[in-house]
Amino acid sequence: MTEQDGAMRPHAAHWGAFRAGWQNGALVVEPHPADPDPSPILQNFPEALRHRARIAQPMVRRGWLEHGPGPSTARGREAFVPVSWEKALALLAGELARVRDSHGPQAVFGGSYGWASAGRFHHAQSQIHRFLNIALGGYVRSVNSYSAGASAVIIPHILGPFEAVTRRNVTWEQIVGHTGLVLSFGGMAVKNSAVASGGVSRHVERGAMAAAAARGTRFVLIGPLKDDLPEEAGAEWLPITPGTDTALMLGMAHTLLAEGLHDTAFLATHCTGWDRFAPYLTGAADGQPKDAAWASVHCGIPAGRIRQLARDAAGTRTLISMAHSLQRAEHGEQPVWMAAVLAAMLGQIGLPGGGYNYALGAIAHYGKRANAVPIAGLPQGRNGVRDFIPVARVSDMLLNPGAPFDYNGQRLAYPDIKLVYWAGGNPFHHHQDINRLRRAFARVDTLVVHESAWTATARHADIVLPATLSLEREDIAGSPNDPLLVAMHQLAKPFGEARDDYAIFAGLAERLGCGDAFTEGRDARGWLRHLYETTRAALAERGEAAPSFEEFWQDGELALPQAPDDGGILRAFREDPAANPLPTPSGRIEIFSETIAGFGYDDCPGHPAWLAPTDTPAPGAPLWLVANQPATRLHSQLDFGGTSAASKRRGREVVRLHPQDAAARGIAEGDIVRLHNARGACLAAAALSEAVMPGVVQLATGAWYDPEDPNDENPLCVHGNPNVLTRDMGTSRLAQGCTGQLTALEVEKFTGNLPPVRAWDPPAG
Ligand code: PGD
Repeated sequence: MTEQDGAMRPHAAHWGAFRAGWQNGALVVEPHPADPDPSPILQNFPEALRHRARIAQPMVRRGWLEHGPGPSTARGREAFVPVSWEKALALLAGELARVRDSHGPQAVFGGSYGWASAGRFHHAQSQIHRFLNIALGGYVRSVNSYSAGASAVIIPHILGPFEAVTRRNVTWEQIVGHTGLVLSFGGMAVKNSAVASGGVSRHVERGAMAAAAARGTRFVLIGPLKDDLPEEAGAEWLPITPGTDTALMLGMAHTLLAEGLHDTAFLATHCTGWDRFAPYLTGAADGQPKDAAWASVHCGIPAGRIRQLARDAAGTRTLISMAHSLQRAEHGEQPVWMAAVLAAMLGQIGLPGGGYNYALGAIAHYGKRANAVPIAGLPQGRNGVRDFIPVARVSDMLLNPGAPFDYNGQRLAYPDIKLVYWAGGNPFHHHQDINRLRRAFARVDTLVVHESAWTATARHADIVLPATLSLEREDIAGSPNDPLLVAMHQLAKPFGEARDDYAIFAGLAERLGCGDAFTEGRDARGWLRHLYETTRAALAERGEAAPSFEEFWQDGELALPQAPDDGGILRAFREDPAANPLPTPSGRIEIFSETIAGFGYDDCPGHPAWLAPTDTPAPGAPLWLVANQPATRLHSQLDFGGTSAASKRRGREVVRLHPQDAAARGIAEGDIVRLHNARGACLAAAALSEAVMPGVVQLATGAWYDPEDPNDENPLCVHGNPNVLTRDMGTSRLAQGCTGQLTALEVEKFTGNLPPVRAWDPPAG
């Protein structure tokens, strides 16, 4: 590796494969030539590489260094002391041994949620989990994700494996060839499918929507934001009150039933529980028919349009797609389930280009063919601790040790955590109600963070260990739904004293007496060679070209064979439900679930239902906030990079609102505004847009939390992080997923002295 020679070398990120090299002292990044629609997020790299936000050396919070571990409200408020690697690793190994020996590994939270970076070996979550399993005997883990907290739990009850419904179902190829109507709930914004965990070499979504529209596919976007489908789809926009899609779907279902447009044969042969659901739909069960007029009151779409949409869906090959965002909300299980029921009534599940593809367009993995050969990941060993939490219950766990909670039919208790260890995630980005999260993190003895940059999570840690960016190490990028394996060459020297997570954990493991067990005697290159062998051997077994590791590394990439576009288990089930039952309790699509009904949850009954949300606009907080995914970065990653920084105005994140709502508040384009509700407040720069429906404001996630006065209990975030406003509450007792997508708030023009944004400055020494 050299930073002089100008050669372009292969590399990859979650947001695309690329080549990069040094020209005139600057890193130049060029998208992979085969990528038809590269993401602008790639251009965050050059500026980020040597930015002042990078962490240069190990740091320890002064109070922790002087007084030792213990609960402290000084986290995020106190200065750091730089220490040598030798000292940092010795302190940390001692603290890990103390917690393990006096409290057991069940006092260590290693859930460490986060996307980290692309790369099969240096993947931070795999590294931390392997280390904690080997060095401590395990850790308290987290289950599910912030992306799909509700859907990952409900889909296996009603349809089968989550991956079968999302990844191996309807492809973009099928849509281009077969689909007449796409009912896109929440849209399929290409900013979302710009990314895929592990990497993506070809962004096909925009082109596929353009090709489908050119053939005659009609796209209908149902959502509060007009630009959640690309212009190329030529979509009709049906603005809907946030959080009310289940009501709309019920209204459509009622129309299908009332007009005899439902597929009674499919319901009889492929589904169970129609007889339990129909009385709810007709109102026989509760006196309230869920007809289009009823639905209209809740969702704001005229009854006539609801009825027509149902008729249109019954009259052509219809695909229902649904964004993750709908289930990242209170009762998020319901739209996921009701969409499956609506698709079952249309009788098209399993047909090419028809039926239901939950999360199509949510990331670039979906709607693609699967690879025909496997790609190995780092083995993680065995976790000897049984305790776990649904991932978004982290503050609840830390604030309420021993308290009971429900999850998917189980009654569990929160463990008593003494040490939290994070690598590859940013809870001060991803978690809701950040002020509550600060109080939660104040409760533990020790918070350890590996980070490449001074995120708010790093600032709230006791021990901060500087990690390399992927650009500063070698790895292999690949994912099960992308046809390219990329040799990620090292492009730059590590920043300051930054080390790879692997090197950090290897050093700790050695001090804890398990160095060989952790490394298995391999250096990083040795591991890459080892992991690559799985793919090479599978290729050889298929009789395909199977280059050696050296050839692969030299070529920089390897094209992988792909599985047929066969519709997966849903197609097989459709064609022969007796021979190929779904892996649900009944072997069929569960319109009514005896299992879920048996849990007795009033917030998730035995069939999909309209359960009115409680966090809705009200006096004092009359507007909806949609806190969605950003277009200029992945989550909070490289917020300080070129593309992300350029999207800010006056240093703040941009909030969009309808001109009508702006006028009512005296807000003009570019004004700095204060968004606030009972939980917190942040500043942002106003942009007036008719692409946002009236009554809604939209602020993307990812601006780093920047408290004006960290000593305040509920400080103002001066940068624009919406998670100071969102509510920290589970979707339901079934899934306990995150509900960060929606909340209610007020917006006002900010007239005070504008506080500086310091989110990207290193903390004061
Ligand atoms: P990232 O910003 O990707 O967010 O939450 P997540 O925590 O994944 O954080 C990854 C962190 O890992 C970054 O700080 C990066 O610097 C660090 N990192 C990257 N590579 C490495 C590495 O190799 N080693 C180490 N040690 N660190 C590394 C995302 C989460 O946010 C998700 S997935 C979703 S879908 C949610 N979306 C929403 C939402 O829609 N609305 C709200 N309000 N909130 C959300 N939060 C969730």
